[in-house]
Formats: sequence, structure tokens, C-alpha cells
Amino acid sequence: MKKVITYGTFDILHTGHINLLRRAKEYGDYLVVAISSDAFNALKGKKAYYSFEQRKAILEAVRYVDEVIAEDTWEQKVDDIQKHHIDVFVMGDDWKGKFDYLKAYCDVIYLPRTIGISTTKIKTDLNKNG
Ligand code: C2G
Repeated sequence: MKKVITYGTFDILHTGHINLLRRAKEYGDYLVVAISSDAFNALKGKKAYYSFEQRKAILEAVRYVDEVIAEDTWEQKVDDIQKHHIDVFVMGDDWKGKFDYLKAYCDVIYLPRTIGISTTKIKTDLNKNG
């Protein structure tokens, strides 16, 4: 079984996230998603609308996702890849190059981001339109 992993906040799930998850799953048979904990989001300077538990429940309902784990630190990726026997690490290309050190442990793939949609844009548009 070929296992894939990806990481992210995945707040207010949108088609950009779904496009990423669908393409990530195409690289294997089993997709693990490491969702940023609320504490790790604070480290990333992000405040998610949905709590970790809510984001986890939503991701677990996505057909491409086989398992959801917590992302608590920047440093856990190597341990995750070894512990979960990961073959492919996938991220959107806004992270291009940032995780190349993982090539020592698994394939590293950066996929083109979906243009024109983001959680930030959704929040801004909703605030503008009341
Ligand atoms: N994404 C995308 N297209 C968009 C928006 C997001 O392809 N329009 C991708 C991002 O590139 C990322 C994933 O969806 O691969 C999740 O995006 P975020 O929730 O914004 O995750 P991020 O804050 O980038 O966290 O250790 C890695 C970090 O936790 C990544």
C-alpha cells in the first residue's frame, strides 16, 4: 500500500483544499492528513475559525482522506513519515522547496495551488458583504 501525507490548517474547507487532497490521493492508495493543532496555528500566526476537533471531523468526511493526525510542531514530519511508513509527501507549491530535506525519507511533490480561492479571501469577502 502506497501511503501519502500532507499537512495544513484546512480551515473553512474550500475547493482549493479539495483539489489538493484529490491530487495528493492520486499519488498512492492511502492519504494521511496532518491538521495543524490550534496551538501550532498560533505558532504559524494563524487563528482558525474552526477548532482542531471540528477541522478533523470535516477532513475525516472527505472521500480522499483515510486518516487525520495532529500537526503540533514544524519538526514532526520526519517522525511522521517513518512512523506511518509514508512513501510520498505532498504540499501546495506555495511551499515549494521548503520541505526538500524530506527527500531523504520519501518522494516530495509540490502541486500547483488553486488560483483565486483561500480561507483568507472567504473571510474578507464575507466581512465586506456583511
Ligand atoms: N492550497 C491550495 N490551493 C489553495 C489554498 C490552499 O492548493 N487555493 C493548499 C496549500 O498549498 C496547502 C493545503 O492546501 O498544501 C492546506 O493549506 P492551508 O490550510 O493554508 O495550510 P498551511 O497554512 O499552508 O499549512 O507544515 C505545513 C503547514 O502546516 C501548511
